[in-house]
Amino acid sequence: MKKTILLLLLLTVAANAQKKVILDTDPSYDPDDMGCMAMMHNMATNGECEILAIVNTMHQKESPLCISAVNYFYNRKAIPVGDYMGYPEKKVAPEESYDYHISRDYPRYHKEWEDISDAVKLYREILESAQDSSITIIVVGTMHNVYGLLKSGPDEISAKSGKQLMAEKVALVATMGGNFLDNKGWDRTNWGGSEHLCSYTDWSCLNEERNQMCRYVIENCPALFMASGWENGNGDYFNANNGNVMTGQGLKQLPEDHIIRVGYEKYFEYRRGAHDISRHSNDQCALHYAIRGEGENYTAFTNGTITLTEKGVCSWEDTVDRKQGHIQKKRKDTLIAQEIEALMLGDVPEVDETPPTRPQNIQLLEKDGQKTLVWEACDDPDIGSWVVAYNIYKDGEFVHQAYGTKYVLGDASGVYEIKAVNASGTLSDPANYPPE
Ligand SMILES: [Ca+2]
Ligand SMILES: [Ca+2]
Repeated sequence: MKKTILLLLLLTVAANAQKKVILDTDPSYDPDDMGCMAMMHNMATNGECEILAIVNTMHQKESPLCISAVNYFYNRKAIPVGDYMGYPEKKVAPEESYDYHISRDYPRYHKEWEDISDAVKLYREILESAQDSSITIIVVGTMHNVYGLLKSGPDEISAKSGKQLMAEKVALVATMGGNFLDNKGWDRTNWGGSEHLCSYTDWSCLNEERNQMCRYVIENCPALFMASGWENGNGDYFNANNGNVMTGQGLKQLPEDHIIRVGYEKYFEYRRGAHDISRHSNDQCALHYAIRGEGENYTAFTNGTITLTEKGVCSWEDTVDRKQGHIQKKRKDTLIAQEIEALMLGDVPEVDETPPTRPQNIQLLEKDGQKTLVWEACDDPDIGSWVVAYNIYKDGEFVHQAYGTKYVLGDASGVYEIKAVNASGTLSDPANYPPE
């Protein structure tokens, strides 16, 4: 009986091909970003998604290091981690933000902030080698990185602009932001907040830079852009206790040193105390929809236009289709919360020690005097495992880690070896160029 259920589960998973996701997040204060990472790792273990990269938009050095620690905890230490490089300076996290503690108390693969990738370059490299319409971007931080990607021009990574790469390779940008109650509302979120809310609460007061970047992304994103407004994780503009999807308390079932539980407890330790760690689930609703679709939980309103004003008022209308839309919850908050919280729990998978497939069909391309090695994408046959990078060696020495299936050579002499790297960091057998 159990075998039949397992088989059915696997068939269902195979029918909904694994989504290839990039999470764009800001783990620092609000723990729902930790909740998202937990959900995504558990959904990857179920075979629902492959995590190609996680990038940060928070201005603290500890935030991307916290991401690296979470990946390490879930035995997927090799997932690339990127950071927004456009801040004038990166700050050190204050003690009351959980990334301060997670980055100090847990092991990780990226030892220093300097080991973290430039998020825009990472996006460009992954998209350049991706299949058409294969990528889902989930933004539960601010729009800094996606803005940077859209603004990026051709470079050594790709001859295409960021906008072209997004048009070809990205199927969906799903984001937490805005407020679409009755199709119109004041933004109090990642999108920059609203001027109208400045007198109500400090943190949702208008942030002009975020608002400007977000408006640019909304106006220029060539891929389907779907928002999960404040009203999904929470109830309405002002009454945060009305219609909340509350999750987190279930993490108390996990071991005391579980990284996600500790993230939530550290957040509340500096606020109301760590005994009650339930929190509204704004970010999780966006991720839930991005990976699972509408299901029983959400209704998607698509084929319309989102407008965000410079004062932070947003609205949606269906008269002109600009490939934009938003979701609304259609089930009781408690039922959505149960499903989200179940996805935040789950066993940590073992390190996947069986290697991914070996790179095939390596070729040397030459164009305008530039030599580039290209090869076919590899995969890892195990459920819950996938390829995240390729290590390049020249004459036996490691020279580069690529996040796509190409490598630009400085000098084509010598013998090259390429090994695929799975999420756990296990290497494939090498493939050589020139072939043996
Ligand atoms: Ca967030
Ligand atoms: Ca494997």
